[in-house]
Amino acid sequence: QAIRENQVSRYASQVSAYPAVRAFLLEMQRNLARTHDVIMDGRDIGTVVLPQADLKIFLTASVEERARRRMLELEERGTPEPYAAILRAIQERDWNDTHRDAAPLRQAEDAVLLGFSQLGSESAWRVGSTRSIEEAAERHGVSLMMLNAYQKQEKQIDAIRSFISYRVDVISFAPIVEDGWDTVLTEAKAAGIPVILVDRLITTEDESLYACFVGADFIKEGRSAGEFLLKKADAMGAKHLNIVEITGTEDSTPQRQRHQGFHDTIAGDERFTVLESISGDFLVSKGEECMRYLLDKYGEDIDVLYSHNDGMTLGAIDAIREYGLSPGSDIIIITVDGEQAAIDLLKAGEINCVVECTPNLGDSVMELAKKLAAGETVPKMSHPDEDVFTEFDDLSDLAPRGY
Ligand code: GYE
Repeated sequence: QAIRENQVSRYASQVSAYPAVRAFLLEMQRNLARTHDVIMDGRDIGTVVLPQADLKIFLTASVEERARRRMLELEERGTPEPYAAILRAIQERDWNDTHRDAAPLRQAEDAVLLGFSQLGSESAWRVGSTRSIEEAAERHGVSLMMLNAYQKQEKQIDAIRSFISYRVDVISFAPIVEDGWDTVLTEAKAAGIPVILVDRLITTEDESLYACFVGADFIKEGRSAGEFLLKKADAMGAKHLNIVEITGTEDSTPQRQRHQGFHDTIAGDERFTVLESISGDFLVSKGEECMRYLLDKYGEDIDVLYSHNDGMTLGAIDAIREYGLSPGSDIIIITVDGEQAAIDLLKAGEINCVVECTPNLGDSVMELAKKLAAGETVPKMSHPDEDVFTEFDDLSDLAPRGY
């Protein structure tokens, strides 16, 4: 009942002009439909909220007729309002709603609405990345509509379709895997909305489907991991080292390229044997599970762990300790990301090398979005500067990592 009150309908379109509110409600409404059979009514249900609805009914009437019905409804409820006031309120609401598609916030002429599909919350890195995007949007005065895809490509595709329906100025997303984006990106292109790939790449025949990419050079990261191992093996005077590799999400750019960069670097060096390479999906829990499996199978034959992210490394370290071995000395540990917890373990001698991968891409994304919205051209690829931290370095001055 309360939701039908006049005050609520009067403020509905004002409140829903905020991208964050709409993104939140969108998720809530979709979740309802995911878990229940629903009948939903509202102005953007068939186009934006549930475009795949089994049945869509489009009903409309003249402003005067709607004002008349509304007046009767309010009278019946014992809260009458004059016809003229009701008519004016409905007209205002129509105006707001129809104009918000192009400019959903009352904001400066050059304001930018950015739709961002985050792939999930699988790691501390990802949480840092989400924060970086949110904070940078604030700083740059960009209106951000962010949707979390909870590790599902279909949800990212849905999110991109919503951004197209909302007619955002720029779409950005962190593609969970590389393949399968052509159809939805062709739709974005047809709608004239430029796309920024953030953090991960896609594979496509048609490079014009995205305007640019901003993210790490993962081949270089893999190479840095390999170079550390060469240096470490030299320092130890090692004759032979057995390596296990725990990789990230299969078919994602960091998984493919961190693997390739590492293997290219150590290839042909007879001191190294790769025992096995398995995917831990960038998750702490799977990292632990994978390491347990590897220890069961190869036991003390394992000399080196190369893990594609710190989260999986933390899980793996638990498994190594539980097995009765010392991480960092019995098993050389090389990891990627550079989150605080990994740096702490590096300082404590339980990790040997941390290859930095920064989640702080927010400022670059906002700068690119503003340029694209203004019709300017931008560089196709940009990589942040990244470091490598190892047991051979003095880390006493290292600033807190922030993720
Ligand atoms: O290394 C990992 C995260 O795509 C670079 O994804 C990112 C990776 C990062 O889950 O921790």
